Amino acid sequence: MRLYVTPASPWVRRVVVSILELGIRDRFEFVQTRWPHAWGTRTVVPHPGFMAETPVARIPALVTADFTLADSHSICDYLNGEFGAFRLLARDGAARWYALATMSVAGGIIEAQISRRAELLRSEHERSNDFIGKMRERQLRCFEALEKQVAAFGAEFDLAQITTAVACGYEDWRYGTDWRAGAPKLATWFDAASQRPSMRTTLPAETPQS
Ligand SMILES: N[C@@H](CCC(=O)N[C@@H](CS)C(=O)NCC(=O)O)C(=O)O
Repeated sequence: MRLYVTPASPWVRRVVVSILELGIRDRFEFVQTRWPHAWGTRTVVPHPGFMAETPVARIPALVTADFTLADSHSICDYLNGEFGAFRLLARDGAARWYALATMSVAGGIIEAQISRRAELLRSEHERSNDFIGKMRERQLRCFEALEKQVAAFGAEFDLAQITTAVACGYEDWRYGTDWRAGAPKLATWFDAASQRPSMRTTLPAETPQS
């Protein structure tokens, strides 16, 4: 199976950490993509053949022998059900809904992080500082909400924890450590989670532009 990736994308990292946690790395070919900064406002071609495989033209995208999954949610669902025996996310019941509740907040952070990034890539004249401020406020508010949930995190590094750790990691890397003041317990949890091999080998780095 082919997985389109970049080292900067938190959505990609969420999938790759899941793959590493499940111990199924050898089943995937990781295809690196390139994203000129124009991606924030224009259609770019990050890899030859990419657009033909996914009309959404975003990463991650997983191409299997039978179908293409064009976002991290469907890919993680596939990994969890096909290869994970539902270890990353309960198939049903209360455990599933609590995990989804955490994940929806952590995912809200990642969406805001990426929207803010795209806005920051616009020229100073085009950029909306109000929009950037709104995304930043959402990020900080959601980190404070996760601070209240971290005590209930279980022993398993499941998809809710993976998504949370990826959001924390991207924030540290791209926007700095302001979030830590409002979420000290979450920051301590994240520092420990960062020591896992799956997190250490997927540290964010700038995506090649050309
Ligand atoms: N909801 C999607 C979001 C994917 C996404 O926004 N990917 C970004 C990279 S982090 C992307 O490919 N952006 C390029 C674009 O929007 O043109 C997911 O879960 O995979």
